[in-house]
Amino acid sequence: MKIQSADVVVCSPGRNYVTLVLKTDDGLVGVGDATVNGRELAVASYLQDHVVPLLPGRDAHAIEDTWQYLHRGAYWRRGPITMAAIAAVDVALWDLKAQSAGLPLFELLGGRSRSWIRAYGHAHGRDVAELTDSVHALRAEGFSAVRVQVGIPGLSNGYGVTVTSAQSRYEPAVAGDQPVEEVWDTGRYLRHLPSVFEELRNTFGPDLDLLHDVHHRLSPIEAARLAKSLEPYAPFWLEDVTPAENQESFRLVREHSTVPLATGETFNSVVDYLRLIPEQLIDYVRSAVTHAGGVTGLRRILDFAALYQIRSAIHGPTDISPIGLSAALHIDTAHHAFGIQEFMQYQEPISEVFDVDYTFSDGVFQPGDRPGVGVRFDVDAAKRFPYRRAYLPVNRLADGSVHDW
Ligand code: KDG
Ligand code: MG
Repeated sequence: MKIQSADVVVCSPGRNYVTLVLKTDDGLVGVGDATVNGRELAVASYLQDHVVPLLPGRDAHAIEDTWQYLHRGAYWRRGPITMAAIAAVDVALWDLKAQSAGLPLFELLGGRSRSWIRAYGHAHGRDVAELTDSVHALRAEGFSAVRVQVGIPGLSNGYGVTVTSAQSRYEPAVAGDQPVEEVWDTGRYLRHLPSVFEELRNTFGPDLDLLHDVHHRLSPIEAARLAKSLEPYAPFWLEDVTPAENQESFRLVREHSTVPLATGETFNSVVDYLRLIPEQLIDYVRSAVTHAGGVTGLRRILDFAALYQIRSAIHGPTDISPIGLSAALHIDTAHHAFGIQEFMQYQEPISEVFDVDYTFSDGVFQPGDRPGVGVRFDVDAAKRFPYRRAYLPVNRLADGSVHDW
């Protein structure tokens, strides 16, 4: 089975996605996701200008060799753009191999390890009353674990929270020529959050798993203070409590609290975890199939994490396309180190372009049984939704200085 053609498609059915379509000489079509939120055209160019010319004629079964060829062979290893491009090729090749075997991808990854995949949803509110309604709505959909993000009194906008009540779902990337600017105040946040968790625990009791994403905004000692203050409410985890470049900082948080810690959505290689995993400074690895070198790259991370009883929580926001999410679900089904899967829930018209076979109900996913990754990408439909420039927000403190978003 040889690769005959490779095409890169950028489309925007609700938000931007970069998709790689590989065709083989025996008529199979494999697809991969290469979306990097707010930098979509950079990865499209990396693929189109530097990777696509290398693919026709290659053995489509030689996944590991192609992965190493694009990784070691480029000399410039790692980085979000490179690894998203490699991920798209890798997932498309796994899709082709599984289709040629006539099996859903998880069967090639070791087969089924569990009966279902538990997912957490995104709840948000500009205040606690709105957040409580949002949690109730997710509970009604069957979620047993919810990520809770809330507006902070005195701040007009914030991470994970809609700006107006008219928006039913939060979507960070906003179409336009300039990024939206947000204002952040760490003191207000640290003072407000414990009362929010207290109220949620009083309303929903001990059984609902509550997750929270700090989104890289705290210093190590601020993160330790937050973890300590939320400990009485037993969060399932705190995510990205501090920027992860300084990995030693997680030790300081650990010294003050037993709240589980999750990180890794901005990582793109197992190398990024060389300290965090063996020193057991985290409890969940959050890398995405799309950003960490595909199925091949993510399995390296999960195999390493499993040695230390660290579990998976594969990144699943709307900026991972249904192809990236479906590939994650196949890994979740097969890998022993599964912890939980993120599901942010897409908005229409996405299903006009991506036809999926996985299902979600009662808070859990099932992978589909179509041979391959299980997502059909409609190239003609994609043309109806051209790329729209969009950026993630930029965050500033009150004095105007740029803060981590
Ligand atoms: O592109 C950035 C988003 O994927 C990110 O803000 C979502 O933090 C996120 C999460 O946990 O899903
Ligand atoms: Mg996050």
